Amino acid sequence: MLNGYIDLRSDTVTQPTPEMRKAMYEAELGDDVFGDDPTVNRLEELSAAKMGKEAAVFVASGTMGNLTSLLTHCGRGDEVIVGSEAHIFRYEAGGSSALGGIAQFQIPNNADGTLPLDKVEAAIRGSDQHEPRTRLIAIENTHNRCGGTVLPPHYMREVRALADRRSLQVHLDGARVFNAAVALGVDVKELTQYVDSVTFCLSKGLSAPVGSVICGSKDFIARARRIRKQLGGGMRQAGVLAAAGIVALEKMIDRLAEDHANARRLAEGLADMPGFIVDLDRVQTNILFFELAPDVKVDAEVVTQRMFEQKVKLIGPGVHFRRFRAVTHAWVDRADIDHTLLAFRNAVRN
Ligand code: TLP
Repeated sequence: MLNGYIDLRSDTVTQPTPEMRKAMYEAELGDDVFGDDPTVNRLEELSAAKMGKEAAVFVASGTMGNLTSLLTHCGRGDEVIVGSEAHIFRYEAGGSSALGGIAQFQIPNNADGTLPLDKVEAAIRGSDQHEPRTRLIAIENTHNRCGGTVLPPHYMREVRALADRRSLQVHLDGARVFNAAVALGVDVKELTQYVDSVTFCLSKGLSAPVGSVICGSKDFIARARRIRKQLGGGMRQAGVLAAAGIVALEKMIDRLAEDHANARRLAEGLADMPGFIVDLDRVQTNILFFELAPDVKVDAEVVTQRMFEQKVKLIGPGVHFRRFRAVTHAWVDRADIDHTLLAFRNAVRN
């Protein structure tokens, strides 16, 4: 419950915990553009160690992390191979094309969030002067639009092998990569060992108020730092934010399993209820998608409104759609899920 509402719009709505607020208040600060902020430095070291990379750089958001990474990997006229459902392609305002002149070759994602590797291979350009130069493969784990699905380590390994064979780099949009690791029961390095760069978010399920971190080799991060500066992302006394990020990494990862259990409970409850269609196989972490069954005559916008009146916030799917997304997080507990199920039962009454 957050401000009297069960907010299932996103895990981005999470707020800093009391421990984070205390850490923010007490954070030792310096000017981070001079490399002087000890708290930012600690967050970056901790992040790099967790991801098994040489270095890290703190950025303002997941979008900025992906953009900075793409601009670091690719020059103007280079191409990134990306999924048709990828956040980078769908929801980042075309940033890498607008600001970096980077072309995006979209490959339709499989339902589980993977990219069909034969199609990836076929998309890699040759040396013909007519074509852009393929530089990078970008993958997403967990995969948001595919339902918070988990890309398993063996798939990541196959992507790496293909990239090595064709001299490409691999970037991971790991906004929720800790959700993937927790769902698999593996150390996150099992996943990140296969990529050259990863962006992960502190401000989603991990509950920090602001921030993401890019991790990679020393050389990559040095170049990314310059790009971050170009984008206006040099943040000075950013230790007030990094302090919350450190608590997020130290205290908030293991509890993601609770969010997964709550998403599962919600999905199973909806699957048992007349009026809803849910693919339970796709509910693997804290995100679930579901649809109104054809016999439900109530408009999806009306369902959203009726849920709001019962203190549950959802993103309205828009007039032409009947597909909803719900995201669980630290501010939604088991009792909230039970209330939400009751509210849904009322909301679809014709
Ligand atoms: N996703 C948000 C919205 O932008 C859709 C959400 O509510 O899920 N990568 C992935 C996989 C993401 O899901 C998001 C945020 C980002 C990157 C961008 O992160 P921010 O919002 O910090 O720029």
